[in-house]
Amino acid sequence: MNPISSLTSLFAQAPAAIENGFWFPAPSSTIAAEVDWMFYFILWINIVFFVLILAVMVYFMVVYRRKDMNLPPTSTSHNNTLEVTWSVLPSLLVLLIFYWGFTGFLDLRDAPANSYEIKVTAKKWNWTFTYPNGYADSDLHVPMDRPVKLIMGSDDVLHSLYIPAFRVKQDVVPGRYTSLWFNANRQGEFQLFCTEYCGTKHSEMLAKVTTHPSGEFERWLDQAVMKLDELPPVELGGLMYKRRGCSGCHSIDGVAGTGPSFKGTFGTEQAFADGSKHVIDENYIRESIIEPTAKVRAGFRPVMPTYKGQLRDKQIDGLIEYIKSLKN
Ligand code: HEC
Ligand SMILES: [Cu+2]
Repeated sequence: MNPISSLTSLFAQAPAAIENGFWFPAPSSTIAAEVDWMFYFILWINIVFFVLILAVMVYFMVVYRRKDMNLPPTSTSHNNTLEVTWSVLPSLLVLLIFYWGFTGFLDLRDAPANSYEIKVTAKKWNWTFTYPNGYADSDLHVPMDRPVKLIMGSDDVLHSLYIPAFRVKQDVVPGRYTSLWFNANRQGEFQLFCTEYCGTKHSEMLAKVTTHPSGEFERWLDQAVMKLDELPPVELGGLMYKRRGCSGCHSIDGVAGTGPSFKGTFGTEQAFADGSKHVIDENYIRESIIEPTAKVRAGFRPVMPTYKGQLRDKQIDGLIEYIKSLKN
């Protein structure tokens, strides 16, 4: 692959149907145009002044170079008009940029009162989006043409949520809530990134954002919940394993990762860090999910976050059935 095409494929994150720009993916929220306008305004000011100053510099170097080494030093003092001009003009430009930047920032910070609220939980290394009805997903689905507010918290370290197509980005901090809002106005699938280095798999901490036209979003949410409730326990468990981030630390192929592999462990006796031994049964799995530090497996660090209050009993039952089903 030639370097140019690999570079452009790097920028092409949204689906092909949407035209992406050179610097940004296609604007897909109501504030995107404003952000882009500001960006290009500053970019062009930089380009114009860079070229202008360099050109004048080179011109002066050539024209005013010292030709006669014996000339006495001149005593030029200064030029009021010139100095006032080059002080006042840039100051006005900077003030203008500050004004636009600050009012734009206030717009970005203040979510409209009627925003649709979605709770976001970041943990190493996945996202959980919880909807008002309790449904949780590892990808984000949002209604179009209405303000959506994300209320975000982290279970472990500092993360940052970034949706380039919407031009929004906000740190997600443990121990407090942060928020951001947007109004998506283009239908499609967009990429969501974690943009704060948060450990080994930071670069895999991704999610998809799907925008649904009004009316269809509610249908999607109803169906998502119904589908979950209808699943047989093993499948529900398998889905939770993928969607709720267990897969980031627990493999199902027998190879230990950050946590022990789930394969073939059910019913076996294992050694623990405090020297005790226990059989991996239903109660132990349940306890591990709700209070992971109660018993820590020998050879592993107690880094598993608790899922207390985040998984319903039915989902925990599903996970137990799923782990049981992974036989050697
Ligand atoms: C950040 C990594 C991480 C994530 C995410 C994680 N775990 Fe763990 N888990 C661990 C580690 C490390 C251990 C071993 C130490 C301990 O027992 O606390 C463990 C232990 C366990 C155990 C005990 C297993 C055994 O063989 O002793 C179970 C069961 C378990 N996790 C289930 C889950 C489930 C279910 C999820 C998802 C809902 C999950 N874990 C998410 C890291 C993680
Ligand atoms: Cu992160």
